[in-house]
Amino acid sequence: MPDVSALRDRSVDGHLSSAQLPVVDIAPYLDASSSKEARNATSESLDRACREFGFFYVTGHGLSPSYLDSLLSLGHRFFDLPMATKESIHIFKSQDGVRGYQRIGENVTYAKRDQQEALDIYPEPEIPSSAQLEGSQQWPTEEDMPGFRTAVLEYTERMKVVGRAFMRAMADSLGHEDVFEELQTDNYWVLRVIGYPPLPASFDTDTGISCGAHTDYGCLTFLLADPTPGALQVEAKDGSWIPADPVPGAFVVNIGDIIDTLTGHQYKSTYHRVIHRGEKYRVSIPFFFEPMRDMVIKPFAEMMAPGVKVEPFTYFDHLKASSNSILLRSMIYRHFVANDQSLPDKPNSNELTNRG
Ligand SMILES: O=C(O)CCC(=O)C(=O)O
Repeated sequence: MPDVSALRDRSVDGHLSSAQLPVVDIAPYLDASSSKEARNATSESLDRACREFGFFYVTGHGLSPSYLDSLLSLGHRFFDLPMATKESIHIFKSQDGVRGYQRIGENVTYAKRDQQEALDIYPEPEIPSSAQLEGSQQWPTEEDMPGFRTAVLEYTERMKVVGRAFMRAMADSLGHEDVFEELQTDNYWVLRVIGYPPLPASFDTDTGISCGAHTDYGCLTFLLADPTPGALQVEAKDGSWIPADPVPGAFVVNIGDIIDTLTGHQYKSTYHRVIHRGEKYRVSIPFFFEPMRDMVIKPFAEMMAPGVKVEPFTYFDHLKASSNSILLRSMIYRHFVANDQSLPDKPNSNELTNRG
């Protein structure tokens, strides 16, 4: 699995630089009639963006700005619901303990509480059970959020198409067609709808920020965010933090640990964080494009540094390891409920990473 032992808490150090993230136009990989030259231009710009930053803006994805705005509006509407309604689908009530609503401070990154609330959505297995990541999804009711479930599921289908176009572009820049073909098969995904209240000026960033610095665990993350500037920041090679402000109609995309591992860290899964000090409530919707559950991830031998060996692992084992701490807290909550005790305000501030 990706080596997480070397990761350290970089939540609040660094400084801003004015450097700009690159832009990749994916349109030629979504248009069957595009020319080879056009596809080459895209795969070359993607290759540069993955090596230099691991973060870039994506245009030419075919999803209209008004469609994307409608999803963000749904996100705002969800977080405007009364707390009791949101808590009725709290993750600790879900069959497998990881799907549904998380209150502010319940998502933990490197032992610090993120100042965000969220709705966590995973694909549902055909026969849901209480096994890890095998539960049924908790959705807001149709009465509370008409059309929400349909809109979110339709969005995941559209994003799989875009994610697969990137896998074809990477196959053109890196070779390994068979592996990138497999990465377009029965893709798993995770979607979060995240709500960020502004951090008060007096907020002690040592106890957590809006989202602590982390890398993402999957293949590619497509971030849809409302127009709030100055929140998401990306770590550049020199350790400075680059703002990744939203560009209307474009996604902010980053490489996750799976692609980083396959390419021997030549395509980088880059640290990023959110420090939202703006005035308005911010909503973002990251879509995590993932391999199929049982795909064996084995680094490309010719891209590994000499002497470095990474044991093959399956994507789903990797995801399970990443979600262990959420599950642990769910079990602790269930213990309190089973024994008819009131729930503790702070479930369990453990040393593990929930996400990233
Ligand atoms: O909200 C954002 O801008 C980023 C969220 C993020 O990094 C994550 O959920 O992994």
